[in-house]
Amino acid sequence: QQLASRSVGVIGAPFSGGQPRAGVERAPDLIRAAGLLTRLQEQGYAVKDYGNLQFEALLDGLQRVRSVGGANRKLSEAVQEVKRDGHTCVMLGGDHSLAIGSVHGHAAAVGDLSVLWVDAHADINTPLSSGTGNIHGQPMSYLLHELRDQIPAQPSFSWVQPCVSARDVVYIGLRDVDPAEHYLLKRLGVKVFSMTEVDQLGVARVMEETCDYLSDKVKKPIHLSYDVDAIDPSVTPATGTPVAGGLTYREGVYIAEHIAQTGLLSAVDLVEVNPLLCGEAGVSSTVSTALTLLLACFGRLRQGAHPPAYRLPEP
Ligand code: 5AB
Ligand code: MN
Ligand code: MN
Ligand code: MN
Repeated sequence: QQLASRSVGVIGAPFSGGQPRAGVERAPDLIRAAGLLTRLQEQGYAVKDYGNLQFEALLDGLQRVRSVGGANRKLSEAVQEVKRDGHTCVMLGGDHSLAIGSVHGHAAAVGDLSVLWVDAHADINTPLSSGTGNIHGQPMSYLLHELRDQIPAQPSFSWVQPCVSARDVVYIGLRDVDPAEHYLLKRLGVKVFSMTEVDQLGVARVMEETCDYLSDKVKKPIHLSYDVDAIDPSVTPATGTPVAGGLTYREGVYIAEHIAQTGLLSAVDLVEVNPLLCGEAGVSSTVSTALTLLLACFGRLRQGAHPPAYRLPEP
């Protein structure tokens, strides 16, 4: 088992083929430009930027859907390399179909995982239950052992092996769940903290219960898949499928702070930032929120911090 390390490996995955709106492929460079690498270094991490993966040019229709398998295969291999190099992996999406490759690669490198999925959506449609055909609404169905039989054979996905058990998944932030998805979550008994539970319990209790649940017996490495649309669209409007009534900025940051403190965080996805879907102010708010979430994942505390050797200037 490889647990959270003091080094971070960053992969940019400028891929948008899991959904129809162009723009989400620009997010990795925007999040880097906001200062991700230097800020992580200032927090005491060694940072290696693995650069952006190269994907085929933007595609349409069926071609777009067909491109998802190949893109995720590439990503899975990149994540395996980052994990084998001993880093905590940060995958900057791109759309959420990339969780297929990211979780797959993570599990291939470290074995059994817990998955914390923070999202307005459950992303557990099967290719057949999906009403939109968009694969960013389906990644969990490819990843779960229990849904193996629900995935039709597709040549470009033949490399994907389910690698996560429903017991090891927790969702936070759900508020837009399709009927088939709700059926599957209930049938598999998946642990879900929808926005109703966040309202009822408060985010502190939600995180306490999440961590108790995930580290019940063995402490598995945690894969955090953070869809920026989990946060309320008043804060993160630059995203393809915004849903009202989301996590506040503070709740979103608290989740990341709390998961950092487990010491088990082994890989993080930050996905679905799309700068082409709103004005400049909305893009800047979305990107800076994404950055803050990532920094919180790596130990940034709102109370501040100082190095152990800190000395006040002499008067
Ligand atoms: B996202 C919807 N359930 O399947 C579908 O942003 C939305 O990665 C999926 O969470 C949203 O298309 C995907 C209607
Ligand atoms: Mn979503
Ligand atoms: Mn999602
Ligand atoms: Mn979305």
